[in-house]
Amino acid sequence: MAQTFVFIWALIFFTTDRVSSQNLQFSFVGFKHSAPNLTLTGVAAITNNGAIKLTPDTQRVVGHAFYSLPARFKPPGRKRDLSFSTAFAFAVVPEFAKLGGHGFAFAISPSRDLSHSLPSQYLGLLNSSQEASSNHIFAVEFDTVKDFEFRDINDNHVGIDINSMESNISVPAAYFLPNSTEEELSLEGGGVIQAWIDYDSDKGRLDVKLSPSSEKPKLSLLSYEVDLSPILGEEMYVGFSASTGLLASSHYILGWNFNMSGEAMSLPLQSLPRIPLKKKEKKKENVGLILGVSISVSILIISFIAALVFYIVRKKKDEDKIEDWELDIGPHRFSYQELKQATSGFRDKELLGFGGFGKVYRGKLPNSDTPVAVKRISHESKQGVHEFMSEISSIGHLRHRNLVQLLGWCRRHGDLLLVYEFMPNGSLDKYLFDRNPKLVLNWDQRFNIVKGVASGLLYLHEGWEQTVIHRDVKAGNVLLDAEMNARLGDFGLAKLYDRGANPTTTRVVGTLGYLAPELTKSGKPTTSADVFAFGAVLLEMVCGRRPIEAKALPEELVLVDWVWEKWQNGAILEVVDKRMNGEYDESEVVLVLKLGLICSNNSPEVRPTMRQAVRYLEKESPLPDDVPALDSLDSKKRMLLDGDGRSQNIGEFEDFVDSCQLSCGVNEATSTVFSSSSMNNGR
Ligand SMILES: *[C@@H]1O[C@H](CO)[C@@H](O)[C@H](O)[C@H]1NC(C)=O
Ligand SMILES: *[C@@H]1O[C@H](CO)[C@@H](O)[C@H](O)[C@H]1NC(C)=O
Ligand SMILES: *[C@@H]1O[C@H](CO)[C@@H](O)[C@H](O)[C@H]1NC(C)=O
Ligand SMILES: *[C@@H]1O[C@H](CO)[C@@H](O)[C@H](O)[C@H]1NC(C)=O
Ligand SMILES: *[C@@H]1O[C@H](CO)[C@@H](O)[C@H](O)[C@H]1NC(C)=O
Ligand SMILES: CC(=O)N[C@H]1CO[C@H](CO)[C@@H](O)[C@@H]1O
Repeated sequence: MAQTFVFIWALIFFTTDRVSSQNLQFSFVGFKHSAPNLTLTGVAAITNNGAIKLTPDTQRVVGHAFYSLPARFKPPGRKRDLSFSTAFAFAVVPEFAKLGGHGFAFAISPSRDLSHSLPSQYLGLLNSSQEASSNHIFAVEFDTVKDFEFRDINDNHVGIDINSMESNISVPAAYFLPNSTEEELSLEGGGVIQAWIDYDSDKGRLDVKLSPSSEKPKLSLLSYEVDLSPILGEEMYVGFSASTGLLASSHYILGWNFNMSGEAMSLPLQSLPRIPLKKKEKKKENVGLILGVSISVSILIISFIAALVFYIVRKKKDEDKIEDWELDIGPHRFSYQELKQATSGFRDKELLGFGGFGKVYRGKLPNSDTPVAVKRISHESKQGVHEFMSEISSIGHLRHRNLVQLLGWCRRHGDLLLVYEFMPNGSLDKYLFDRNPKLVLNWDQRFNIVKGVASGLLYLHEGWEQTVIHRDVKAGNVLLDAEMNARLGDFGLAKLYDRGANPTTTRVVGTLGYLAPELTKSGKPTTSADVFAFGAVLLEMVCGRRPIEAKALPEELVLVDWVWEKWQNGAILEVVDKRMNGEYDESEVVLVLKLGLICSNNSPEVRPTMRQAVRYLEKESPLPDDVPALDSLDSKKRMLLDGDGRSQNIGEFEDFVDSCQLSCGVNEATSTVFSSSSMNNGR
């Protein structure tokens, strides 16, 4: 392959005796041997063929690459800051087609040290406490996830960020053909894209252009009147930052020109390093190459033998391992081939959703038209899978009209495949939290769902010979069948996470906002902790919002605190979801809210059992008049916002926000079973 590294040059004027460059300019056509002139931090690295890989497609990492010398934007003797012009080529290769994250940014920063920054929506540039402070960061973001907190317009946009991750201006990614026709451009499509950013300090104007070619378009995608002089300090570093969250992409920079003396040259895309192919694709290419180049009899024979060996090895690989103890397990055992066929080979197209527990695919069982949902769980610990398998027999025996029925399972190496009934109306969270849901649930539907969740949970707790603790009760795990009845999903799966790779750490499984406070201390799951999470679901059913709403007013941030305050002030009906237009049964609404508050009490002794909760909801016995003081005021806020556990919990909060985005990102999915984010209690 052609060596694409050309050369780097920088004209450095030493205006004083300091090593900093006025009128900095440099050119990288590929980054081979450029290590001394670049400062890479986080997971960023230079690939063998000379591309900067800011991040691989692993979850929740950040990577930065800055030019090692600072640029002087305010040279002595000049009143104005200097203009700059840059062109760079990038490629974003998501882990799953169309499901990548979070994006990258061209950044100008007072420091090369961004070690305090966060991944996910912060793109490795800022942390949550720096937001809204004057931190002198300027960035042009190339963002591939729609984030609510920062009011992103979509999951494929270019934005200008000044001192904050909330863009001052943003537009969907696109480019202009020479005849001024605008064409859409997918940032995470995997193709090489060139970007040009030009700032003219005399005109106070910043222009951003994009194109999948070497040619600089005449028209700007973004043109923004702005005076950057308050932001650009005397010495600033220029470079790139990228991050991943629950969704992940590999972010590559393939070439970069920067110029403070004039317009940056465009990059010849054909001379840039090629993006390293994913492993799978590489293999294909090699096979194609061998066949294409040397078609001779001997090669044919060899390939025939190779194909035979490959076939046998593959056949063996696809075979599922059966152990004696697995044979007496209750639910139907599918073969791996059957499930592979049912999901069209686990194609991304069939992906309904995914999270910490694994991916969920839509499928159709062979010889039947029954649609199913196939959950594929990979687990790092063999022991964990082994222990969990014994659970399956019990889960398989659970049958209740308010549970999603497990139809069968399959095991292959570390992968566990669970086959569930398909729920045509998807998960409850979409109806409650989406801005434009398919349908606004009316009160009768809501009350019916509440009662369904309650009786499903009661069955888990008491209806079978052994108590089953759900451990991840939340709106996202309540699915709706064709008649809009509630069906609890994902029960029993938390067991799988009891034992992580490292047996000395205890893991708390669950989702922020639904986690009982005693759980974060003891880590021991109880039915009472399920009741706590059920309380959160009750409140969100009435209020139509999440337990923790990042965008809400500070006093409304934590749902349960807000409801409690309104209850005490005798204004409880103010919390009712406005979208119901006041059409509801007042006594039932108050019943559900009161029960929600009692279930949300910090002391497990105060919470009712599920049996009592069902009696209250069926109006078989009246709720006590008084609601015991929550004693939880601010506890969740504190957990989120201060204390020593700060960064960890902020990270957790962000995952929570992440998972919110996810449910919208794949909202064509009719049945999503999102899993919890698991939290390590750090001791
Ligand atoms: C780094 O930049 C300097 C000029 O500042 C140049 O002389 C040198 O060759 C560059 N280093 C590499 C490894 O390209
Ligand atoms: C945020 O970043 C600033 C400066 O980089 C640092 O001082 C602060 O400790 C960071 N905050 C958190 C919560 O990490
Ligand atoms: C836009 O940029 C200015 C600085 O020029 C900043 O003060 C302001 O907060 C930004 N607005 C938004 C909505 O981010
Ligand atoms: C511009 O060019 C493209 C292809 O080069 C063509 O498809 C499109 O119709 C043209 N648009 C106009 C307005 O001429
Ligand atoms: C910077 O601009 C000057 C003036 O237009 C030009 O001569 C030079 O080649 C440019 N350098 C780079 C690296 O683009
Ligand atoms: C609100 C909604 O989407 N309801 C659907 C639930 O599922 C049944 C069966 O697929 C549909 O007929 C409903 O329209």
